Amino acid sequence: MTEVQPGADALSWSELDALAAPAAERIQGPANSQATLRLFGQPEDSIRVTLFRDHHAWCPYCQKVWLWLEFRRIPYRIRKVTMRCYGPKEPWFTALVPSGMLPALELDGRLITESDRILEALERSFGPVGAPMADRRVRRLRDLERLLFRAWCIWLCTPGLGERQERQARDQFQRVAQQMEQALISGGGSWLDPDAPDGPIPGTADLVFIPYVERMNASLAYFKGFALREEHPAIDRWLTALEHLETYRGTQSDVHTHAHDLPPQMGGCWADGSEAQQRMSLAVDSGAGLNELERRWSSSSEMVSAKARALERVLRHRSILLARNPLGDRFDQPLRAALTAMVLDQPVTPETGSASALRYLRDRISVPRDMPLESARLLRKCLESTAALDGDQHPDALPFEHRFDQDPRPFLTHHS
Ligand SMILES: N[C@@H](CCC(=O)N[C@@H](CS)C(=O)NCC(=O)O)C(=O)O
Repeated sequence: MTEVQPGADALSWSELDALAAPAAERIQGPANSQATLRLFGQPEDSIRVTLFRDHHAWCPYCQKVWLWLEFRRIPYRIRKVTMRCYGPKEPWFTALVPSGMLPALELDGRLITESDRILEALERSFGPVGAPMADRRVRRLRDLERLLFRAWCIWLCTPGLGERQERQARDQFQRVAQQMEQALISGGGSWLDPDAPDGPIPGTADLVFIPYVERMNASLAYFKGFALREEHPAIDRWLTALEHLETYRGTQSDVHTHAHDLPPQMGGCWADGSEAQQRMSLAVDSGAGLNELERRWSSSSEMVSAKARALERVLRHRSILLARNPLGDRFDQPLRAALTAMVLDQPVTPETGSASALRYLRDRISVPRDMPLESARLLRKCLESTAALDGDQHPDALPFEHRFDQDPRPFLTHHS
């Protein structure tokens, strides 16, 4: 067998095209963040619902409603809106919702805001997912979710905590996390849903917890070196059960995305500087990821198709990715080099002086907006390993107070 030397040629765009996955079926296929219409086998003229959610799928309250519609299989349209942290709000949306707050939902022509009011209205029209919002047991769980949320905010978002205060905030968080574990254990099944803890899908009580537990898992690893899934095995089992469901995976984000989308949304997230924290944040930022702390389930067939999907997603936006990159057109060969390395599983040397540009893209892959978690993990790793062949130049760190670098507008005009 001939040994492939670093410096093997990068494939051409048309060669790469031939290796990419076909575009996924967005309207009738599994849950995905690119769709603007979801039908679940129903005719388009049966649609009664429009969901207004954010372009990047960063908004946790939008994810809650999104999950509900997907699990309940209600046909709906999606209109995407910009969050203030990454760009100016669309005037057509503020004309509809003057506060600009997301999510919003139109049901039979009536506009509803506030995610809990939205879920209640959806339940009235279509029936609940598992035990309903007003069920006494679901109410108790919803209160518990808010307690967990507050304990997390205090720990993550209070600047300047000393060592003792960090410990207290962590203990307080863990006390509430144990209550969630207790609720899961006493239900005796996979879910919090009190009516069907053993059912094939989660209930509303679960959907209410998903967005922030996902964000807690990510942010506490990155900013506090805290492994939620190891510390709280019942929560780990619950997340794992969710990760077996294609519907949840279609909405699921990853640690890298949340580590950098939360600070501007939360008004700051503060690192404790511990050895574990530094190790985990470095693993996340370098693109290596946190393996089983991020997702505890993946099949080998998923890994194979993940590369082809990553390739398809990059190719779709290829011209705008070049135009937006600090290297401009000179990013063409380095990008092909990284993609070739990913699909052929061999190193390909990028042109000199491209390390920083490759890492610029590595830092900006957003999950699930751009591609699923596994695809993003593989692509980030290849961007990093290709960059490392050129050198250790890094782009500026991602901004902390805003994410205007993620303004969606240029990508919308180049939509294919
Ligand atoms: N209580 C509201 C909270 C919604 C909320 O805080 N939305 C944030 C995004 S997570 C928002 O739209 N902020 C304005 C913006 O970021 O543009 C709900 O449950 O719907």
